[in-house]
Amino acid sequence: MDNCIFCKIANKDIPGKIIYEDDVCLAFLDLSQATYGHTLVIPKKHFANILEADDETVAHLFVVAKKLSASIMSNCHANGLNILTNTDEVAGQSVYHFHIHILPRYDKEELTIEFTDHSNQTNLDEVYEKIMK
Ligand code: DGP
Repeated sequence: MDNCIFCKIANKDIPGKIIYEDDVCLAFLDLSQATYGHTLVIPKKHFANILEADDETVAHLFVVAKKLSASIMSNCHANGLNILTNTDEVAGQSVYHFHIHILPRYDKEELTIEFTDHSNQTNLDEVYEKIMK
């Protein structure tokens, strides 16, 4: 897609530190290393986000992300990792080409992905009814 920075990386129109590539996807280092070894896995075909992508592509990308995570963790001597995909602005998405973040983790303080405890404040029955309807 024109004007998509990740399409340009996929098409080799602009450089990226590509660490893996196959027919469907590629993985490259995030320009802004939120943690050491921060990597993005993207489909070569343009989809705005995970919900727009077809199931086969999503499945393939997550399998690749899993394999790369193991080698990144081992080679970078990470203690853990986060794998996530942001969908839409409210969730922090800034590039509207589906991508999976691999974030190797070294200590708890370097990055905040916080789940605040609301266990006494949310009516689970109501949430359940809404999701299941
Ligand atoms: P998100 O906020 O989830 O949409 O993540 C987008 C990521 O893409 C963000 O961590 C920075 C990274 N990024 C943006 N532009 C470029 C670029 O031109 N090259 C590389 N390698 N990464 C980029």
